[in-house]
Amino acid sequence: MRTTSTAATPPPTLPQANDACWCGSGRKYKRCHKRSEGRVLPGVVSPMRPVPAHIARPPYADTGEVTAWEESRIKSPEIIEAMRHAGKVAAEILRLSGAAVRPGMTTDELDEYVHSLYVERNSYPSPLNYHGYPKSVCTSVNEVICHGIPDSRVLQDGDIINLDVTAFIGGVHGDTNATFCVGEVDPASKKLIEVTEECTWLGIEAVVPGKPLSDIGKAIENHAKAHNYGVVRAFIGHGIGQQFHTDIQVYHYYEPRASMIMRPGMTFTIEPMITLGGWQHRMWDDDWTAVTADGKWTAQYEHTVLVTEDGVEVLTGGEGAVSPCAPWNR
Ligand code: EYF
Ligand code: CO
Ligand code: CO
Repeated sequence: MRTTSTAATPPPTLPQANDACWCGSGRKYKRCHKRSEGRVLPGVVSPMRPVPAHIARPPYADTGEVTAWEESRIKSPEIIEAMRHAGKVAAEILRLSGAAVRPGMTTDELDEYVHSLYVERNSYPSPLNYHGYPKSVCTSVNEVICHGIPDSRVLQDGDIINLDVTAFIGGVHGDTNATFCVGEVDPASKKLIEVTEECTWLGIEAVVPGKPLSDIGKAIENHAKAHNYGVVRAFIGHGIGQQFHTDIQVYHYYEPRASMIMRPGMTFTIEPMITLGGWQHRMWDDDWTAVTADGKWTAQYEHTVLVTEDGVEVLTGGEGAVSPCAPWNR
């Protein structure tokens, strides 16, 4: 369990980097509080929310233990139909969750709302108890790259927040995320969010049957580099279906070894994490929360896609999805 920070409040005028820290530790400011000022700090995590018994649960829901089984990479028409529905449900939950984001609310309050949206739609929140993850949605704020745990932290005017929603319904998962502004956000962060969504759609447009998966990362990396942004390397897109994660690996940078050929019927996510700085990450002590090593802010978008006979179908797309850059909104 994490606890709220007990740090003293910094003074209105901060010291120079080499001066003594304001907290009285006797250490230089740059080696003491300068490192954490302005950064997201862990808050208190509330107990797991229950899911009513009438909602069908994935195998890990009760134990938190994930046991992988062999699942065909090429989905049957019945599974594809079920995934279209799960994708639509996830997309709708994401859109409504994003619309609820306000300065002054906690990420735990957001989790409570998102949890109720899953339950109203008779879907199970896939993140809940997945490998023991304690909440129904990931809330990743500012320099948090992914897997941020909803807690007692209050959203500040000017923050950016990624909400990652995955719904389990009809025996399959639909996984999607987007980055939202909290109140008024500075132009550089807005641009980051916009370019990250463009990267995601360029990755989606690189989904072509007969081509290697590496084409996706190439398209994403080229666009990010053109804007001088970093592409996080530690977290990748994944196969998805009856299991939340299957063995297909989708790199968001050019990885020549990603030579698997895209075939009609394959389903996977594309979920690039783009930064205003470097690609390197660090983990918080909770071992869930990934942050940028340099503290620079980061944004992400995600869609679940199906490789078709002649291109791609975005299972978490369509009119109800949050997607200013999507073909149907251009
Ligand atoms: C074991 C988790 C496990 N993992 C992946 C578990 O694909 C995802 N988002 O697009 C995704 C979402 C979640 C997830 C939510 C919880 N987990 C997280 C971090 C570490 C870890 O180690
Ligand atoms: Co996701
Ligand atoms: Co995912």
